Parts: sequence; C-alpha cells; structure tokens
Amino acid sequence: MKIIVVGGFLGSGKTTALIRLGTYYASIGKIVGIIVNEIGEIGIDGDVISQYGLETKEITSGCICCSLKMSLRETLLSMINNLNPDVVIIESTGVAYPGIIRDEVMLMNLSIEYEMAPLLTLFDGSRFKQILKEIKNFASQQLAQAEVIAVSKADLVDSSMLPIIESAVQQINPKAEIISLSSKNPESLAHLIDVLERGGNLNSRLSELKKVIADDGSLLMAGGKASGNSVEASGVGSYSAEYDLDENSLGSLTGPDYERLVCEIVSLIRNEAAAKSPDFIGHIKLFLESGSVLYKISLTTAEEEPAYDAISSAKKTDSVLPNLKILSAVTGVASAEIRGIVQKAVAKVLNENGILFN
Ligand SMILES: Nc1nc2c(ncn2[C@@H]2O[C@H](COP(=O)(O)OP(=O)(O)OP(=O)(O)O)[C@@H](O)[C@H]2O)c(=O)[nH]1
Ligand SMILES: [Mg+2]
Repeated sequence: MKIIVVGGFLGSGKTTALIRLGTYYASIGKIVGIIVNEIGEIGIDGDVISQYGLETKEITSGCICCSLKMSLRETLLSMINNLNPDVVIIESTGVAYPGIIRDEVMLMNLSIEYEMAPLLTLFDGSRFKQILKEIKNFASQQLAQAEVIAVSKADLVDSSMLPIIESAVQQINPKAEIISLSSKNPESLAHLIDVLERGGNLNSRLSELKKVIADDGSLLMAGGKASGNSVEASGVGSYSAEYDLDENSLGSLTGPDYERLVCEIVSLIRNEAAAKSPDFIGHIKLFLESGSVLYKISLTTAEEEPAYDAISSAKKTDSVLPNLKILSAVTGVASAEIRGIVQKAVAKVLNENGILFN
C-alpha cells in the first residue's frame, strides 16, 4: 500500500489534483481510498470527490494535525480493514502542517506493509504575491517539511514568473524537490506521479523523523519550535453550514437560475469579507445539489470572481434532497464574523428568490 499525503494552503488545488491522481490509480486497476479533512463541521470536498466514484472518508470539525489525530488513525485503520486499498491519498486542511500528518501516519505502526510517498505540499503559484503578503510565515511553516513542493495552477502563471516563484519556494525549503503543476495538464500530472512513485527510503525518513520528536514524544516543528495549533497560527477564520432547500419553493428554477443564485451568494460573502480584510486569501466554496443539478463554486482571493468547477457525476443525484453546503475560510476575519456574513448572505439571496430553507 502506498500512502500519499497532500498538503497546501486553502484553495491551492489539493482536491483537484488528488481527484486526478485517484482517478489515474483507479484506471490502472488500483484500489484507491481517499481521506479528506475539512476544517468546518460541514465538509464539501468529500462530496465532490465521491462524485467521481472514488471511495472517500471525510474527517470534519477540526484539523487532523492538531485535535483530530485519533480520528485519522481510526479512519485509516478502518479503511485498510474494509477496503484493503493499494493507494491511500490523505488531503489535509488548508490550515494544517502536512509534515505532522505524515509523521503521525508513520508513528501509527500500521500492521501492514506500506510505503510513504514523498510528502507533497502545493503552493499556489497564481496567488504567490498574496500568499507572501498575507501568510508568509504560515505558508513557510507548511512548506518546511515538504519533500516535494508543487507550484500549483501553473497554467495561470506567466511563464516568466514561474522560475522566480520556484526559486523563492526553494529558498524557503532548500531540500525539497520543486515541480510545477497544472491539474489541467496531463503531462504535468504525469510528472507529479513520476515524482511520487520514486517513493523513497522509509528508514532514512524514520531517522529524519526522530529529529522532530521531542523527549516527551511530542512533535517539534523544523527548527526546534513546538508545533502549536496550526489553525490558530494560520490567522484564518472559518465557518461552514448546510442548508436544506424546500423542493416546492425551488419551483421551475433551471441551471442558469442556480448559477446566478450561487454566484450572488459567494460574491456577497466576498464583498463583506473584503470590507473587513481587503487582501484576504482563503477558500470560499459552495456545493449545491438539486435533482440532476450539481455545482461547485470556488473563490480564493478578495479580488477574484467566483469560478465554477465542472463536476461530472459518477453517481445519480436525483434521489438527493436539494441542499446547499458552504464553507468559508479566509484570513483576517474572525470565525464569528465570517459566520454572520455567511448566514446573512445566504438568507438574503434565498429570501429574495422566494426559496424556503432550513
Ligand atoms: N487554473 C487552474 N485552476 C485550478 C487548478 N487546480 C485547482 N484549481 C482551482 O482552484 C480552486 C480551488 O481548488 P481546490 O482543489 O478545491 O483547492 P483545495 O486546496 O482542495 O481547497 P481547500 O480544500 O478548501 O483548502 C478551484 O476553483 C479549482 O478549480 C489548476 O491546476 N489550474
Ligand atoms: Mg480541498
């Protein structure tokens, strides 16, 4: 069994990349299990990933590198027992230290033979400037233990900027192998898989690992600093919620109506959050299911317009009651404030459109 841990800040493209990795491994006959951790009580990525027919377990309401280490263990063990996967891909939250998750897995003494892929951390090339402005220290900590750093969304980065970003990232972590990644580009993904398949030596990782474990068994960050709570260190406020939508009041809404609705909600949240934190970065994501209509919409900076992610469903969704899930996690806005912003925006748009909700 191979275990791949994928880390990287909010909205850096982890889920998009792992869906493609998982689909690739499934297509060559491997049994694939995905574990995805979301910071809020309501998860969205698990729903999205399972739409692609991949076996997915979601861990919500906290971070598996801080408060939910036991949940990770239980989830991984039950996945091994029930699915017997060849490949397990673990997506951390965007506010986790991915190195700690890799270390936790290695300390679990799993009874079956496994190989850890090099620790992969994504760094969003398209938000390079904003990341350095808003969360330089936190992002550096995320990158510190990575073995492979993928400068993601390379298709959105000017080709003259790419080497500059790569060398800036290399300075933060001189030991890591730096690659560029566009999840839209099969060649780029093939290169990533190649790098992950090189595997690595478990013993040499274990000896590295011993350097980051304190005498009392607690984990240290690179540089000898105590790990602390990554969610607090990130300065990100977050809120997630799920709304059941009344089927009758949806009436004759069609695809374009839903598109307008979800766009309005996300834009309203962006505007209100930007009023408090003008340069925020993070991830505001919304997932809507109604009959055969299925949308995921994402926004990762204060300046961006909401963008749709096309979802080609492997599951039939007609039986699902209409519902809307939303997760907002942004820098510089307290969780209580983001909660108020989300609740107000959703209520305003649904009320204006005569949609009853719970
Ligand atoms: N152009 C482009 N967009 C991408 C790429 N990868 C991801 N995206 C977009 O970036 C947004 C965030 O992608 P996700 O895969 O949800 O990011 P994530 O890191 O899983 O986000 P969190 O789990 O919330 O931290 C979505 O709108 C994706 O479509 C890429 O390679 N190129
Ligand atoms: Mg994700």
